[in-house]
Amino acid sequence: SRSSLSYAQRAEEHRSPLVKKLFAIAERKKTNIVLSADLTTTNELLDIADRLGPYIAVLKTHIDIVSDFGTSTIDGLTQLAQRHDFLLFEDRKFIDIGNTVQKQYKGGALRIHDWAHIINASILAGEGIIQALDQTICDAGVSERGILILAEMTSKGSLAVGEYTRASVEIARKYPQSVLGFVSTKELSSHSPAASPNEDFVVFTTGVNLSSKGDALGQQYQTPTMAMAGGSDFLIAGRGIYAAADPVTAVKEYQKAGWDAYQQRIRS
Ligand code: BMP
Repeated sequence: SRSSLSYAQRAEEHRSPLVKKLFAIAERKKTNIVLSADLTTTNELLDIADRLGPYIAVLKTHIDIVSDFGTSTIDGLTQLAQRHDFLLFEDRKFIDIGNTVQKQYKGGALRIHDWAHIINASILAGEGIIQALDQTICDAGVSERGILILAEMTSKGSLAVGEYTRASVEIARKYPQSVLGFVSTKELSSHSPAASPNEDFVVFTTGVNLSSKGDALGQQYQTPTMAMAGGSDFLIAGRGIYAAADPVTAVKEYQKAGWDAYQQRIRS
């Protein structure tokens, strides 16, 4: 099955240039860690991206929490992504009607399409949102842009379950040009009947922490080992890394835990 293949094997067979690049980065740097860099000033964000960049495959931002956001934020992130060989994922969680999300993605104050390789969206509003984002990506003719559908959430009482999650997979299948996969707690597509044999969605998993089970506001964590065993491909960790006493030591621990669990999976 897909989860017993290496990133290198999957890179070779994948049709998306962006996924090929993502898997190639993972192999080169021996990391499946996505740093959720939820820092609130440009200096703090760029500083953590520079120090932890060598150990991660992707840097995930919430760019709208950066209080002094500006051109230097985007230029800085773009330069660091090149220097340290990682991709940029803006965790914007688009959720509106198609016409609105096109404007939020392509222009606006944040210019997300200009700099973020990966974005995510929810299907609460129906298929039109994915159609709209797909159209923007295809029309721009830039190959290194892709969407993850937010098919589940890690917070307590999340309503993104069952039929909603199944519908996320069905919609993803209709937009192979732009939808790379999912943000979910586990691999989803093999549980669904219509899977075609060469389908290969990438699974990003949030709520990953080595030492905590959750927070006071409903967040729920699993460990890197649990997430990889569930078919995740990339592990998203925030406070477990950037809020540690020594973030560099912490990111190396997450990198090792994630990579060991990956190797175990492809060997079994
Ligand atoms: P932390 O590891 O510090 O709990 O951060 C988790 C990050 O992942 C946050 O940026 C949050 O917005 C995001 N996230 C999540 O925690 N659960 C989800 O279901 C989806 C998310 O994007």
